[in-house]
Amino acid sequence: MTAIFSPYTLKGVTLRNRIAVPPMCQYSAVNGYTTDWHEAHYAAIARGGAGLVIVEATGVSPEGRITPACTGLWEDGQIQGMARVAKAIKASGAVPGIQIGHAGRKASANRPWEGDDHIPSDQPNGWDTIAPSAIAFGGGLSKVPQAMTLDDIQRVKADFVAAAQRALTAGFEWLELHFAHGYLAQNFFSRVANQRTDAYGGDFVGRSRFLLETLQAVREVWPEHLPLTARFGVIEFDGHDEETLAESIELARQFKHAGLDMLNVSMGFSTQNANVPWGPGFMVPIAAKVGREAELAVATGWCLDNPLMAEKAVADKQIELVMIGRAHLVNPHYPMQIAQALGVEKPASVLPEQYAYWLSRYH
Ligand code: FMN
Repeated sequence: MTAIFSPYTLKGVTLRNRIAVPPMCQYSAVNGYTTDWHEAHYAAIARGGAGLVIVEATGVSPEGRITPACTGLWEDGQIQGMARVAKAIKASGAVPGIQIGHAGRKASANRPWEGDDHIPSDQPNGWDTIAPSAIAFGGGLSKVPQAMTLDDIQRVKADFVAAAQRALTAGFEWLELHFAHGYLAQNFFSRVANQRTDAYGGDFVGRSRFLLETLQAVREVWPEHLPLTARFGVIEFDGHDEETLAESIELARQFKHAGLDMLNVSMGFSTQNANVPWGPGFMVPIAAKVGREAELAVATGWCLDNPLMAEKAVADKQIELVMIGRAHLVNPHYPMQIAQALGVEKPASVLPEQYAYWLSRYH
């Protein structure tokens, strides 16, 4: 048996294999509500055979969406559509997960294929952004955010809790907090984006506070038997990597202590001055180090769709789950391709019977 097609149990949830589909925004929602696109898209991907399908970054509040076309779970009406998505994922034997987040100073942007830049606040579909400090990200995202008051911080934490409760009601069994990619939580941790002088900024303890408090508050409502995970950028590739990674590992230890079950290891994207060493599986050694030193289950992705490389990362126990994104957009049945490449007997068996039977029959 291959490592990647072995089941994986975290808390009370068992994945049929180690292939996870990471969150990928579809920019196809209306007022935060899912559309037919989401149901078709997630159903197709879940049929492909992955063990876990994580639904895209979903705003905990309207102003927390990346774009006006992002999904949300800030009101009860949004539960029904998400419940259909969760059900479609589960119907194919994958575990339905969801990422909830707040985009901070990167919010109020146009869809990527419509510019990826900020929509001015005076446009009907734009809004004012908030962040730890009144510092713009820069480039096309040049809008200066409002520095959050302590009341804002409490409100956003409460928004995370309420969105987590709605995700649970919708039927999701795996929750991922979006603490990565230069969005709100990542920016609290960033020495560059967070220039606060109160308890939520400054030293490591101050910059970690928002993330830890949010995690703790969500853990109180998210059932113990279901995995609570976070995607977090442990490194910025901005020249301060040793220091950032050391702090991130310490924070990962504290996450574990606060009840986190797994870290989806990613990059910070908090600064434009990053020099990311893109290449096949480049995040694997970093994720492995975080997992080892924080003694926490880890997953990672980014250019990790080479079947042999993905299999080795799991077999060598560097990571528990392999996040495979864009390859699933090319071919929603990508897990079968992995099975073929690894020489799995009857590779079509990773697909539903409706397909598998015929694909195994004529040779
Ligand atoms: N990452 C997130 O954490 N949340 C998102 O909502 C999200 N949306 C994405 C949307 C698209 C269309 C793509 C291509 C990527 C997105 N990402 C997001 C990053 C992916 O989760 C993943 O890390 C990235 O695609 C790299 O993995 P890959 O090389 O297997 O595609």
